[in-house]
Amino acid sequence: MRAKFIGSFTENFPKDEKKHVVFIGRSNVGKSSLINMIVGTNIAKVSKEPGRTRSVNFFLLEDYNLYLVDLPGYGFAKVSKAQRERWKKLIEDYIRECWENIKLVFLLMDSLVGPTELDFMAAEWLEAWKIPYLVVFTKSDKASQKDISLSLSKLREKIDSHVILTSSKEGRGKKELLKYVLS
Ligand SMILES: Nc1nc2c(ncn2[C@@H]2O[C@H](COP(=O)(O)OP(=O)(O)O)[C@@H](O)[C@H]2O)c(=O)[nH]1
Ligand SMILES: [Mg+2]
Repeated sequence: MRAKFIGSFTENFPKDEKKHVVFIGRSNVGKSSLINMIVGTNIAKVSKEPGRTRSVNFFLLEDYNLYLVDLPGYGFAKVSKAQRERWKKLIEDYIRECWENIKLVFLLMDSLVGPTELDFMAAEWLEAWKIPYLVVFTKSDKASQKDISLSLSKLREKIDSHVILTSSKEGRGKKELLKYVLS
């Protein structure tokens, strides 16, 4: 798939008619890896240390006229209150500026860890903004069938979104993700 890194933004996000497919989730949950799996090349930086992404990364899918948008991850314990406030403002600025362009948000959760309080908050937020979203479980290669069932039942206490099971390590779920990205 032809894809191009457009840039990292903290303001003045690209303003055009293209639709956005957005990736959000805890820091280290596997957002960049999933984008790489979808695109088929290592276009997004995968980091060893959590909490690296501090800006909103835009990738253009040239043949489909849409952006994949990688939002900075939340829930990284070692950040200061000021950094958390900056994160919140950045996400709010992005949503305020680009709301009309957002086609779909993938809300990523670790298959093994399951949904966290912050994930539920993110979901509530998306619902309040009336932004369509789907839950994606990542790193399924690290979780047993039993772990996955447990994570699913935790999720079902509050959210009844369809869940896409993925592993960027094994290439699992690529076809289904693409179906939603391109539909
Ligand atoms: N086992 C396994 N590890 C993964 C998978 N996806 C990502 N990782 C690892 O998780 C870490 C964080 O990945 P990254 O994509 O940078 O997460 P991000 O912070 O959400 O963008 C890296 O060490 C990845 O190699 C997966 O599907 N399986
Ligand atoms: Mg990342």
